[in-house]
Amino acid sequence: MFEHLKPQPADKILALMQMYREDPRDQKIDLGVGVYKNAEGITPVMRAVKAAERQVWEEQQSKAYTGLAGDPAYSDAMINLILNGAVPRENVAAVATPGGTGACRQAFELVRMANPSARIFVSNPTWPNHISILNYLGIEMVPYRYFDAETRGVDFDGMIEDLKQARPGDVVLLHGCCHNPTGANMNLIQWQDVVNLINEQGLIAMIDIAYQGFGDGLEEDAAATRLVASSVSECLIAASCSKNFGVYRERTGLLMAISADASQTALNQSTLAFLNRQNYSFPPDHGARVVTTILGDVALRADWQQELEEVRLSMLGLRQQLADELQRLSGSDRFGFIAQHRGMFSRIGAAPELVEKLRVEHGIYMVGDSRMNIAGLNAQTVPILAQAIVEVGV
Ligand code: PLP
Ligand code: TYF
Repeated sequence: MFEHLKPQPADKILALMQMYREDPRDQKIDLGVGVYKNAEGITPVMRAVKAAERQVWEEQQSKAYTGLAGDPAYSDAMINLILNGAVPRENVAAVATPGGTGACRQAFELVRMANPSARIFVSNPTWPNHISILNYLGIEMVPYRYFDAETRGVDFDGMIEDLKQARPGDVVLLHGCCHNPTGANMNLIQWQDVVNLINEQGLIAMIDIAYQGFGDGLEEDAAATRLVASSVSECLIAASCSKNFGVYRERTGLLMAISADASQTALNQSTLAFLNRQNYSFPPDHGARVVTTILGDVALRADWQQELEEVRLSMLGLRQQLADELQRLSGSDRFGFIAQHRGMFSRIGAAPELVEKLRVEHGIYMVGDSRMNIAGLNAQTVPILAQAIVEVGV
């Protein structure tokens, strides 16, 4: 049977990671995969995570199965972190998932189960895994305009125009903060307009929030998600702890299904648990337990928030430094958007040939659509990147 298998398209981001590893040059700069790196190029285990892991190791008496939804304390802690009371707890069904990817996958399956004719509207561009999983599940996808190639901001008029084409029951997938891959985000007034459109047209909101705390702050980054959750009749929220807790490989995520009608919650909850059972039965526990431990302990939580804030501010500092350097070298303000973007990524809007040139001639690795991971920079490499960007003629 294996002879019938066909090669599947590789993940371009992961392929780039491999190319970078194989490049023998010393001066190379990795701005590819979305993993936070400090000034030394290291992705550290966060202090609070280490401490919580020690605590779990010392206190855990059993590794018997949890439940299909994972540990309820994890769901409670995460619902609190993301929604902070924006929606009554009784309206929220939630399950732990293997990372934010697992949450997206389960959300898409839930949509297909509940409404097979629903289409999913995705931003153009969006995280490639959204597209790949939707294709794999055979769910119809409709791109909506999002990135304005001129301003490198959000093409809001285009977005609204495209979303107006959605039919009742269609799902609108939105990035809660720190849009991947562009770094361009809506302001809260624009979010309110999108919420109004969703309600007027009978659409379902789905939020993917993978970078809470990486943009404007923990609370600020959750504001749009809270606004949506508290203003629509039904929504899905896929969340990831990979980045903000730095627990990438532990596979720690959460899927919420929220209904304005609390009598729906029990059915939503059992359906989410059913989907977990069909796919992998019990979700991973270690990362979830570490996150629960941190969020439930005043001192650990404060230390985590402080370190997360250090991470956020370091990326903001790099953004500003790069924007300033580019302004100096190019003598123009056209790179100002880099300081306006939020999160790990900025799409600089370079043609694929220029992205290739940056890699071949300068050892600078960014994703083919010209997405760069700001955290791959440090104070020494910012001027090198700026020089190269101006030299290749972006
Ligand atoms: N959604 C978006 C937009 C992402 O960028 C990511 C990647 O970090 C994820 C979801 C899920 O990541 P993970 O499955 O590693 O938690
Ligand atoms: O966009 C990124 O770089 C991150 C990490 O298949 C990632 O979200 C990349 C590819 C992938 C899974 C995660």
